[in-house]
Amino acid sequence: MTAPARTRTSADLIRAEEPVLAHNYHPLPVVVARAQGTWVEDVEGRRYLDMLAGYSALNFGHRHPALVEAAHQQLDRLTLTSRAFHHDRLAEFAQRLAALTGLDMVLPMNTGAEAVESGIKVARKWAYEVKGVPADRATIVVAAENFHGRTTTIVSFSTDETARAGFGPFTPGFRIVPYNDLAALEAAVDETTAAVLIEPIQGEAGVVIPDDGYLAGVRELTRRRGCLFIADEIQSGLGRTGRTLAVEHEGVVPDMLLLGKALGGGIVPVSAVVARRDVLGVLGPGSHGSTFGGNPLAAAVGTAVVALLETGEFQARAATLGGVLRDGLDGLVGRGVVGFRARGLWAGVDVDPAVGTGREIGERLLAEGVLVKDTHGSTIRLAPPLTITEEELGTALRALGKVLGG
Ligand code: IF1
Repeated sequence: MTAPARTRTSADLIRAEEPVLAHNYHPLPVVVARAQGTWVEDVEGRRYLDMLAGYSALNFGHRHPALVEAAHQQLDRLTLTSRAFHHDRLAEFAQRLAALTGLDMVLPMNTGAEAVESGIKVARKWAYEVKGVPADRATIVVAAENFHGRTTTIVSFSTDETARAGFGPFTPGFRIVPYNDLAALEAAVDETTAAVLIEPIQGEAGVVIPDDGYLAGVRELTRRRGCLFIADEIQSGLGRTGRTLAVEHEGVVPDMLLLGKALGGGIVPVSAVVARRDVLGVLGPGSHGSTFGGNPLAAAVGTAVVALLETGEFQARAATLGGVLRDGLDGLVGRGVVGFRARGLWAGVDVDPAVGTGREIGERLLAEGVLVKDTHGSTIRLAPPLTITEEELGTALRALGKVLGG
C-alpha cells in the first residue's frame, strides 16, 4: 500500500513512476509541485530557480497572471468545438499572430512536431501545385544536428542516432547539409526542392548561432532558386533571443514560420504554421486537420501570449538581460567554462569536461537550487523565463561559478 498522495515524498513519487512510466527520459531527481514566475518548488517545499523554462515553453514564467486569467475565463465559457464549427476566439488569435510575424495566414496546431509535420506537408503540396515539381518527387533540405521533434518523419532526417535507432523505415525526400554552410545548401537545392527547413539558431545542438549573413543567405538562395524558406522558431522564437523572432536579427522574413512552445504560455499546447497566403492557400477542406488545433482554450491563451509580445517588453528584457548573461558567462571562461554561445536570454555553455559532464553540472546546480538541462556531453543550456530579474540571473550565475569551482 503506497502512502496517500498528500504525504508522498519526492522519493516516493519517483519510485512510484518507475514501474508504470515509459523510461524515455532521465529526469533530474527533483519532483516539482508548484511554481510561480521564475521559481519552482518541490514536494518538500525546496525552491529552485528555473533556468530551463520548459525548453523555452515558459518564456513568460510559470503561471503568468495574464495568461492564467485568460485560461480561467475561457475555461468557464468554452474549451473545445473541433473545427467542424467556428468559435468566437479563433479569428482574433489568427489575425494577431499573423500581424505579429508579418506573414498572412495561420494553421493552428498543438505541438511543435505537429507544426513541423504540417509545414512539411504544406511545402510538398505547394511544390506540386505551385512550383510544378513532379508528383512524389519533392525534396526538403535540412541541416545536420537539427532538432525538429520526435515523429517518424522528423527523425527520418535527424543526424542523432539515438533519435533514429529502431524507428525505421524512414520517410524519404530529405537532404541533409552542414548547418551554416551556404555553399553546401546551394549544391543541395535543385528543381525538386520544395523548401529549406532550418532552425535560425540550433537549440538542441547546443544553441548554435550561425555566422552573420547565413540567414540572409538562405533567404536570398531560396528566393533565387524558387523554393520555400521554412524557419523553425519553435524554440528560438517569441522573445527568447531579444526579438520576437530570431530571424529578425538579420532582417529576414521567411516564407513559412513554425511556432510552438511559448505560444501556449506554458499552460496549453499551442503551435502554428504561419505563412504567405499563396503557401498555406494550397490547403483545402479535408486536406489537413487536428481535433484540438485552434481550440477555444488554446486560442484564448495564444491570443493573450500574442498580446504580451505586442508590447515588446519581453523582447526588450531578453535583449537587456542577455547582456548581463553574456557578461556573467564571460567571467567564467577559463574558470570551468571553455566557451559559450549566447543570444538574448539563451545560452549554450560548454563546460570543461574535466570539471564534469553536463548531467553532473545539472546535478550540482540542483543542489544549489538552480535547474538547468544539459544538451550533449558537457554543454548545458541556459534559457530562463524572460521574466527573470537581474538579481535572480546573478544568483544563477554565481551558483554556476560555484559548481564549476570558479
Ligand atoms: C523533449 C530537445 C529542445 C524544438 C524545435 C520542434 C520541436 C522542438 C526547434 C518539437 C522541441 C523540445 C522537445 C523536448 C525537449 C526540447 C528540446 F531537447 F528535445 F531538443 F528544446 F532542444 N522544433 N524541443 O526544440 O516540439 O513536439 O516537443 O512540442 O522532451 O523531447 P514538440
